[in-house]
Amino acid sequence: MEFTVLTIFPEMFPPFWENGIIRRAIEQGIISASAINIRDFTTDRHRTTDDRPYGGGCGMVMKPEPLADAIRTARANAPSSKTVLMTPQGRPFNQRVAEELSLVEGLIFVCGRYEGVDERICRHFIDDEISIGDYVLTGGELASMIIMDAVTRLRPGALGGEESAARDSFSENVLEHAHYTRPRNFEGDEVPDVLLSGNHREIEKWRLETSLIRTFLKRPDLLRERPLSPHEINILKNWCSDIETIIQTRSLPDADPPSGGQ
Ligand code: 4GX
Repeated sequence: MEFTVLTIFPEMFPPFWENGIIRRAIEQGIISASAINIRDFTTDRHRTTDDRPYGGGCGMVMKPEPLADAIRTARANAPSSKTVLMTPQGRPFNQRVAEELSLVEGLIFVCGRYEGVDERICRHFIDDEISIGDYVLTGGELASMIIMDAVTRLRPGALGGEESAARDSFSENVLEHAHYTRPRNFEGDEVPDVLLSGNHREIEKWRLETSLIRTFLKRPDLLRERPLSPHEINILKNWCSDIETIIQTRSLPDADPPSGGQ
């Protein structure tokens, strides 16, 4: 997949492309990435990319001509790409949109600065408008990086080895279970016994329980979008009855003793 970014700040991108999974994906040919400076498509002495808004008011608007020429150049280099404008008015970005975008051959990101881009660019040159959230950035550059990041890790081979994008938080509208690594006792806080039991059925059961319960507590909106299996409903019911026991006896019920293993 080919990423092309149109920006007046191309220097922001190499530091992002030169690290971690993104860097490895580029080295392996899973993605390629380049930035085009919109200023290179200006024709005036001052290389102007913005102008005052028709109708008056504060703030500046990105001029259409340099942007249009930058988009044409990007499309000539990557003809089957989709051109995406980063804007708070776009459709909200989430894992579903990331999965959808990960299927196209190329993405051209138009990163606006100032108050926005001339409406005729949106009308004639943009295939999709995406927002990364309901807050206002100073430009679309960071928003495009977030999309490149989330999309890259979905491309086959990008997460080497046993890592899998299929099992992440959100891919099934449920948050991930808690993770622990050594030491077993960290500043007095112990790793749950079940994880040291070696009983893989019990460990899977514990992980599903903690996933469901933390989704229920932290992000109930996600559970509403997800059908619960009878087994999962049972897990939540047992959790409710544990809480009732706590309320009635004013003490915690016994944890399941770890079976097998050490
Ligand atoms: N998710 N911004 C874009 C300038 C702008 C405004 C309108 C085109 C149309 C943002 C976001 C975001 C700030 C990037 C305004 N360009 N982008 N910029 N939230 O806040 O994506």
